[in-house]
Amino acid sequence: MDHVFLQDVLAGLRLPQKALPPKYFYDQQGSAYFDQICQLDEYYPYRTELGLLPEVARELKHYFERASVSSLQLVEFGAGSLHKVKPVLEELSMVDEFVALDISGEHLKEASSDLAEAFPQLTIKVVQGDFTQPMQMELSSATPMGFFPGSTIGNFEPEEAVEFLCNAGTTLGEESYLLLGVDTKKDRAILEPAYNDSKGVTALFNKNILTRINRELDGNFDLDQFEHTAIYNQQLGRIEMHLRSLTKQEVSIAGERFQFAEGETIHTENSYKYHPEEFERLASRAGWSPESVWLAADGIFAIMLLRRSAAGR
Ligand code: AVJ
Repeated sequence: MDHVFLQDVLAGLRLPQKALPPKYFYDQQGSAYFDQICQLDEYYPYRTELGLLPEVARELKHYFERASVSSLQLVEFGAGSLHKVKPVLEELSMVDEFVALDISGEHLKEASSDLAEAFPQLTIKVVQGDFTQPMQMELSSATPMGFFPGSTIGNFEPEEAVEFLCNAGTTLGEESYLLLGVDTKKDRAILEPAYNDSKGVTALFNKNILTRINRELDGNFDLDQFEHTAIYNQQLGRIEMHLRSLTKQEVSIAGERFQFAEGETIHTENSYKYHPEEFERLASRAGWSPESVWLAADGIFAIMLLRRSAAGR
């Protein structure tokens, strides 16, 4: 039994508002569900960011040419399937080294050998570890540029996002850049369907965390007695996903029993949305200054280039 997983789950379910950390969504099945989410019509973030990246990368190339930066080391945080880095590498020819940082190494090794085939000139490194913490990374003579696509930063509380950005700065070093995807605040009529899709894939993704607890931590959740919910909390600027108990029930996990009232929820994920200027303020608190912002049509998604600056530190 994975004791860290167990302790996180027990601690979360002992809270007055029961909660589970969203990082546990991504076992093999959960990652497959997430890939399906990315193909849904309602889930605009994936395809919007992917569609914007070639243009961003072309402009980055000109930007770095003007700045006389001829060699870049691209460092992806939480690299999963490496879909997003490809359009960047295709355009940004001064990248000569790619470093993929991730917790789970397996999925990544396969994806990185595909990448090696597509980009034979590129030096590729896979570094396994908790990328939310400062990491020891060999910095080459190239200029480091972090890459954190997908608006994954939205899973952090805003204060944790500042901490993450500080740590990323420590990992990348003094003269560095960070390219990051940020989902923007918008009408709930667009936001909520993205997390409540008509095919029910997001519901399966959400409930998979219970399946995982049942299998790995000797739990006995009855999946039919919980329903998926996702609402936009406008005041806090975040999508909240929950699993709501349909009845009064008791669930046991590794021998510990938990009571659920009818209608009580487990809070499984936050996905924070930011106005671009709001995010810039957050980044500047972590020692990063905004260099450029690219907005997709109607401002539904933003990609930002940050530069590590002495001001604010
Ligand atoms: C991978 C965290 C960016 O918040 O949109 C998708 C996860 N959850 N559908 C997001 C997710 C439900 C996704 N991130």
